[in-house]
Amino acid sequence: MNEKGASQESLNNVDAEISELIDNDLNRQNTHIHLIASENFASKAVMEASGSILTNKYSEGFPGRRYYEGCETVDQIEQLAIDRACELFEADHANVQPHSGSSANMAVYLSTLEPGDTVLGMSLDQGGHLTHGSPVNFSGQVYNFVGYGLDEDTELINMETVYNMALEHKPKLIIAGYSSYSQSLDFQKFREISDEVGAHFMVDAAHFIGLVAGKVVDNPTKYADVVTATTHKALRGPRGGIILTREEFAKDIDKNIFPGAQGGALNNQIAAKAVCFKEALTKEYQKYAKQILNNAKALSDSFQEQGLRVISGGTENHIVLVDTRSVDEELTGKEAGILLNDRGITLNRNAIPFDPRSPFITSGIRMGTPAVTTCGMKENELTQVGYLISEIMKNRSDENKLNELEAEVRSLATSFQPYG
Ligand code: DSN
Repeated sequence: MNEKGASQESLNNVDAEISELIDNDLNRQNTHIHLIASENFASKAVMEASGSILTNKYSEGFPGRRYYEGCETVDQIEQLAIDRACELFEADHANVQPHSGSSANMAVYLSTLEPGDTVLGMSLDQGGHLTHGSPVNFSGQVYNFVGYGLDEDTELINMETVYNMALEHKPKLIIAGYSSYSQSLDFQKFREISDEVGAHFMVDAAHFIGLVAGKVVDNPTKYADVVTATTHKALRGPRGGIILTREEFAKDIDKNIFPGAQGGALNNQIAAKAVCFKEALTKEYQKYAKQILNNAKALSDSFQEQGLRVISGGTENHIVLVDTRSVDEELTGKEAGILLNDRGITLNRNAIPFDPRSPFITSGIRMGTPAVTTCGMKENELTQVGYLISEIMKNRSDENKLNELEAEVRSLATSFQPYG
């Protein structure tokens, strides 16, 4: 360490332990098949911006209205990010400062609600998100959330039920959005219901904003007052959040991000968001988004061919949910997730609708195709992945068979490496 200033030595020389652990994770990323629906692999350009000297700058406030001097450059960077986001999502206004999807959601609640107000959102145990009113999250502790779920027979959101619940509970805010639901959302109907009961309408698009950017799903900014999202899922940017609003809500949302929910902006992350928006504005990105959907369909079809039960009967987005009890009654999501990760396929256990098991054990596994699509996999590979997952779960007591299947998994993973 140089007493005159921060060391310019490489990480490997300064901290060999952390350097080695990062290498270990690079190895993990390059040798597994990655199916966690909320993960992806950022480009070198995105990571360069994220790891840049912009981490050094404080800039509370917004472009042109800062509480610190020396913000000339970060003002230009943030304005570029805002302009690109507005172009990409056809939005009136973008706030690119949220550190996460959770703080983006918090800013919307601060803007539209008083403590104790009623909100109608999707229940976590049916596919919603922690910040949509879970009792262990600030949202459920501060506000009165009521949750809609899926119809037990179709495993689809029933808009008639949403309508009736809105009439009964008279929410101030209605939320459409999910973290584990594989079907399209009827934004138009949500808008109509919100208007009828006098509620604001928010879409939490964290999971599918990348598909919106790629123009392969309907754009919620046409219907919602406010759209929140994250930039690190299918959108393939840095970790962080974003809020898109109509002009009339812009000032209020900005105020509730800073100083309402956060302090200083993360300028390195904002620069990386700008890069990812630029990447997403290309024709290549639109092809990528289309391929995500084709791959999810191929994966879902493959499971059904293997006799497994796909929740909601299939997929219309990037997510595929499988009922592990369709392998056999004993198999839990937890056991399946650990087993598959050991054999080179990374995904997560997930509660399925009306799951009799606890959220820590579950009867389901959730998969998504953004990451494998970034690695170049197409329909044929996803058909093979569906087969491999099914066979590993079915043959979990047969060590020899598992070893054979794992060899196939590793060979596929190393042929489609993110950072090979
Ligand atoms: N927890 C994230 C997911 O995996 O879907 C969403 O925030």
